[in-house]
Amino acid sequence: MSLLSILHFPDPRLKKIAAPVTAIDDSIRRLASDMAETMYEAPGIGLAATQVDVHKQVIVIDVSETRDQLWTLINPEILESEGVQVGEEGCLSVPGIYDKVERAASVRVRYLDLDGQEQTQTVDGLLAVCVQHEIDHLRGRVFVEHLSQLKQTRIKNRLAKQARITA
Ligand code: K2U
Ligand code: ZN
Repeated sequence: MSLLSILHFPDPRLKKIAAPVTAIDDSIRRLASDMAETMYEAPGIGLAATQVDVHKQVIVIDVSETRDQLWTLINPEILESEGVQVGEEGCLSVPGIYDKVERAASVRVRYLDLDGQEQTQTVDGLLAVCVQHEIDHLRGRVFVEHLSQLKQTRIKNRLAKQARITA
């Protein structure tokens, strides 16, 4: 198992579109395992392969308090979405930035599990937010892009200033 390094916004690699996984082999299972370890260590409640500079459609999620309910989704796609919810979001690729984002209240998601079996689940609440947040990453989209241009400019300037200070 290995910890993977997480790309930080506005790294252009975060805008790359992830390709579908064509074979769920040991390399994909190792990637998912390393992503989970990285997510738990961060700590976070989700992580997309895009964020660790692997442009394949793999996401891991665990929103449980006990941190023992890992959910791995391969080639996830949202079949249906319903309602609206607004929640505070952060992102491991945009450290220190939190803001409100509007998302669907519930989503029906189809995906492959690590055994290659097709699954379909309907989720709501924080799990629905996380699924949408992570699938955004696979589409090359970071949550700050849901915010106003003014907020995005301020965030980029703040992160650039932080990078200069820590360089
Ligand atoms: O994709 C990521 O960067 C992981 C996010 C996922 C996420 C953020 C907000 C709302 C739903 C999902 C991280 O887990 S950000 C850190 C975090 C940790 C606990 C609760 C909320 C955010
Ligand atoms: Zn994120």
